[in-house]
Amino acid sequence: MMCCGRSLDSPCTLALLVGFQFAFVLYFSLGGFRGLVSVLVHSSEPEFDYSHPHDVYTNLSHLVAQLPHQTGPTGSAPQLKDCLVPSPLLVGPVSVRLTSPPSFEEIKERNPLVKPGGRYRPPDCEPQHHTAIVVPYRNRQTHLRALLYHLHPFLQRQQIHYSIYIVHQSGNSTFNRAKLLNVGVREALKEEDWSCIFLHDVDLLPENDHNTYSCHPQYPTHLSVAMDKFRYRLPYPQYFGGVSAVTPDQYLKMNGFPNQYWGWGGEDDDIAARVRLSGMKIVRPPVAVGHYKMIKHKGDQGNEQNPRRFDLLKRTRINWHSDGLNSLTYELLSKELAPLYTNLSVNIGEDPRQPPRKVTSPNPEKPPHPASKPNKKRAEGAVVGAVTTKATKIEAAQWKSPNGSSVVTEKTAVKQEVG
Ligand code: BGN
Repeated sequence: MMCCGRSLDSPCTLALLVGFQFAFVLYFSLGGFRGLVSVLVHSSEPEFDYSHPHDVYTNLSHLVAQLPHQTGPTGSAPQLKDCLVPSPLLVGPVSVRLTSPPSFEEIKERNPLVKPGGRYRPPDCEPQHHTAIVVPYRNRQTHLRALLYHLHPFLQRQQIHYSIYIVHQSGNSTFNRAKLLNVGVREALKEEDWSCIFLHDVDLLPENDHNTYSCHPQYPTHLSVAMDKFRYRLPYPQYFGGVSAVTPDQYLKMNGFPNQYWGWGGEDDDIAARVRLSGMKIVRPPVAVGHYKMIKHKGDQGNEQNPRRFDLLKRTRINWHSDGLNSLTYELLSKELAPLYTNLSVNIGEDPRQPPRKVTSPNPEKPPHPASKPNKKRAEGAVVGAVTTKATKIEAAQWKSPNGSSVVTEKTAVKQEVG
């Protein structure tokens, strides 16, 4: 019998060396530690082939062709069967076009069943989800067209009842994403008893329609868990930015979002902290489903990094009760039912830290709508086929939660006239 370890050229030592070498090669060909784990521990993650994505308009043409009659023989609306969950129209990965999105007119043509205001209901079944998509916005028309081109067919394949709200920050003060989200939630809930509200960045395009735009009944959801910008991984465990969703009750429980974050960064971390502080947790779809592509862009003028974000975040624990939904003030300048979305133009006030400044158009593209500035003349010149409402008076208003559980007082401009 041969003995091992005496000298380097003994056959046993050589066999050991070859064995180690083989194990080493195997380890790296399986993708290192992660690969080994996924081979040894069977993963429950669904698998999708992102190398062969479907066209984002797949499975929709038959809806227009087979539209049921709007009224039954007796003149009453026909009783529709519940939409199936998950929707049979889903295809999984869809191809995302990041450059030169079509014009608003072309997008409208591709989405004939979308009603003014960007509203949609499946024509052939009773939807199980009722979702408002709220998008904070300023000077990103190309991104907006890309989002609408992808999101409308994506949501229609999910067979949900939805509406898209673009919340346009008027004026030149620093951008305030979280406050615009507060405004969007408030205005959306005035229109409809939405069961779910999506907080959606304008530059994020979903890549897999199994990522359903509906809410978890108990906990806030973070949807954009795998963005190309972060190499399809979560950048850190508490990340809540990009695309997330809350029910009206969850939103009330966390006192909405902070109003004090002017400029880039930190507001999403504050929202994540509110989720925890109000006794909830964040839920997420599997990484294989939550794929998003981000439209690349240079830094935004008017949305520079917020130097106060570190200090503000330290105080979330103290501030979340007093800063949020219950302290929200704004002026609704106009509400316009554009063919593909509801355009809310709002004055949310000025960044208290920033002296007023003049901004010469930071973006060569035109703003999406004549009402993009708090300027009466512009607001009156509405886009063809759109319905405009104009704010005319500031008044104190009362807001009740959709389930009547709590009443919050606000000061906001909400007197509207149809224009
Ligand atoms: C984080 C930002 C988030 C942003 C993500 C991803 C802050 C606060 C620092 C204490 N948070 O760093 O707002 O969404 O990066 O870009 O800056």
